[in-house]
Amino acid sequence: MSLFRRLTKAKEEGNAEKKSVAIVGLDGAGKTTIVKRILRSEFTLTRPTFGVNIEVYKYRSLEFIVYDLGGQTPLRESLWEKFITSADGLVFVLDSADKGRFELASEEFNRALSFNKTAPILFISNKIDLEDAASTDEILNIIDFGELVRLQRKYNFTRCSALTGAMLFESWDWLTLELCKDEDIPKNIVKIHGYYFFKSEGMEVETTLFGKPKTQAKNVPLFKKGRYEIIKFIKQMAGFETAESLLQVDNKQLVLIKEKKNVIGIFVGEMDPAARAVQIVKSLLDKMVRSVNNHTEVNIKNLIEKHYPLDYIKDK
Ligand SMILES: Nc1nc2c(ncn2[C@@H]2O[C@H](COP(=O)(O)OP(=O)(O)OP(=O)(O)O)[C@@H](O)[C@H]2O)c(=O)[nH]1
Ligand SMILES: [Mg+2]
Repeated sequence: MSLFRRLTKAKEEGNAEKKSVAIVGLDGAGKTTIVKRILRSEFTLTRPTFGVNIEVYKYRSLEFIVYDLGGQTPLRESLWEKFITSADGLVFVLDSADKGRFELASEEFNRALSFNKTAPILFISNKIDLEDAASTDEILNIIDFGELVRLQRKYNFTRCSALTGAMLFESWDWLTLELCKDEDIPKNIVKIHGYYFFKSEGMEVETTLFGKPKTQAKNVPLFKKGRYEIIKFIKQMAGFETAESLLQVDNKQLVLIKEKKNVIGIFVGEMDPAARAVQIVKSLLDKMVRSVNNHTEVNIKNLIEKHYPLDYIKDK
């Protein structure tokens, strides 16, 4: 997986503690697409799930098993209860453009909640890239999050797109971090090994590898692969104003974000929290745009060194 892939697919490795996540929602909501996007870091074409897909990923010292359940009626009736009851985390996916079935989706969401009274809940309103996707208000009219507040349930509501990746990694990170809460593991620092700064039409502006010459030399082949991936991302996302991706490149994660005319990618450690990396890239993009507007000369390296002194691999 990404962040979750950083969430790299788990290696078969001893006694890591296991957490389980059940992902449910009506058929066609985009569950399998989301799981593939997060775990395989690319948009893949899927088929309806006739049962359950199982994926595994690792975060720090924890291993996650994701049960991606089919959403068609017979599967909702036969499979959901068993998997939801035993899940540590619950994800509900709504197709935000399928307004004709909002009522049914709401009923199924409530039924899913009735099977598990403690798991944190990530509610994903998917497909926001579609023109007729419902607004937050429209969704809040149908889904009663007030009830979750009354029950003191941990939940997160996100609008996202499995197609562009927008907001997907952050929300999945929220769930992972919720499930890691009681674990004594560092969550808020990443180690940036290098970055790429491209214009969204494909022009390379600036790229840098951090660290001592020896560390840099070791990362050069990876960095080349990353450059290939960023160019691929730029081509794939040409039609979108904003897009996000999280890729596994050998033993590193590459977080890519496009905002209008700029694309920034940063390389971070395999097990580092992607949400933090995403946050850094977004703030770099924001600062770049501001400095251009103010006609100030600034490069990404300076911005990282100034604003994220703990988050990059130092020379000494
Ligand atoms: N435009 C758009 N299409 C999406 C998005 N996410 C998924 N899709 C499409 O929606 C369709 C259904 O996606 P799946 O991931 O198979 O849906 P599912 O929820 O797993 O469905 P079941 O397995 O039948 O329960 C596919 O054609 C996907 O390509 C998105 O964010 N935007
Ligand atoms: Mg599916």
